[in-house]
Amino acid sequence: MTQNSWTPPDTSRVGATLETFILEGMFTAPGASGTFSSLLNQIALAAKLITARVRSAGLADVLGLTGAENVQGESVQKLDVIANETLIASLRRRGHCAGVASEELVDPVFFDQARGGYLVVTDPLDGSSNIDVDISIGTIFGILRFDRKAGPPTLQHFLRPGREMAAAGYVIYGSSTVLVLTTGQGVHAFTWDPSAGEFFLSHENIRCPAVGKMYSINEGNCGRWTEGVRSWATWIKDTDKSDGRPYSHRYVGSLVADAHRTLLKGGIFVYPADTKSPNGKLRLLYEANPMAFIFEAAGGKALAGKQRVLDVEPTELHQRVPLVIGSAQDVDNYERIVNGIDV
Ligand code: FDP
Repeated sequence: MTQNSWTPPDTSRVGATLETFILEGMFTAPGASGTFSSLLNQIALAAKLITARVRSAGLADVLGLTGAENVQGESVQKLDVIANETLIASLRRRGHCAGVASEELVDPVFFDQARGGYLVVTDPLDGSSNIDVDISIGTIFGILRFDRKAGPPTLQHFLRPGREMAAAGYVIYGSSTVLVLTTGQGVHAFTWDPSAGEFFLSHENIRCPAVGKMYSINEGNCGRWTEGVRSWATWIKDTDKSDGRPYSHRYVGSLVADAHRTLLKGGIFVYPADTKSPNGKLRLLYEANPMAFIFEAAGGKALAGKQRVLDVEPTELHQRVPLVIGSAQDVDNYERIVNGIDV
């Protein structure tokens, strides 16, 4: 008999299924009860179902427009509707979610029979304009605690600053489907293995690099930017080997894809306020807040104009904000240059 020379890795959990990770309490949020795990499982279930629809979209006649417009005045894609319905149906099932605010719905939906515990904010299928051309799209979500003892949930319960979230995450439907999740303590990514039918932990304790090499912004909007944003966009393209400039430009135009790359490789993503979108384009509650929560938990930074995204006090469900997320040093440099301070 030969001696077994293999020793199991000690602390790494890479390879664990999402279910095991959740069951072992790895996502226990401060003050969370056991129902939290159940809620995460329901989100993972929705991610699996949406993955299946996205992967077969070209074959199953679900590409294209429905002919309707959503609350933002944008054309609604059939897959937008499917993702929205799938997520809401999944969240309703176990009774731990008392309501959902979605990009696709003017008002939140409330689940009267729910015992409560949590509220969910979501963009069920972000990057819709990329659906028909097979570019990565995603689901973004944030989870807020909700105490039913305080009465039934209302719109007001959703209008809380992002720092109060219990958890946030996104699912990217890219070359593989990856679910990124955090309760504010450690950001972890799980990759979907379709042959096994499981999400496996693939990136444990993601840290956004302190500085990157790529910047991401819709350069076509430069004529609408403020002088400050233009100065930064010029600076980042100038040559200075001492700090790695010029940066490379990458812009997918799908927030989940641009954010995922920035989280893993570092750099900066910017969607500023401009003359066309004076408040920015991206939505505070279900786009900016979850991304900011994830970036901060990974050591990065997130700004909405001059303030931290997570400190913005929401006044409307579908409120828009300017958004800057990325490596701490890259966001600091952006802030200084836009405000006229030398780097
Ligand atoms: P989309 O309109 O395709 O849904 O959420 C809005 C969003 O995509 C983001 O995913 C993306 O980052 C941004 O808009 C792209 O906007 P521009 O086309 O104006 O660059």
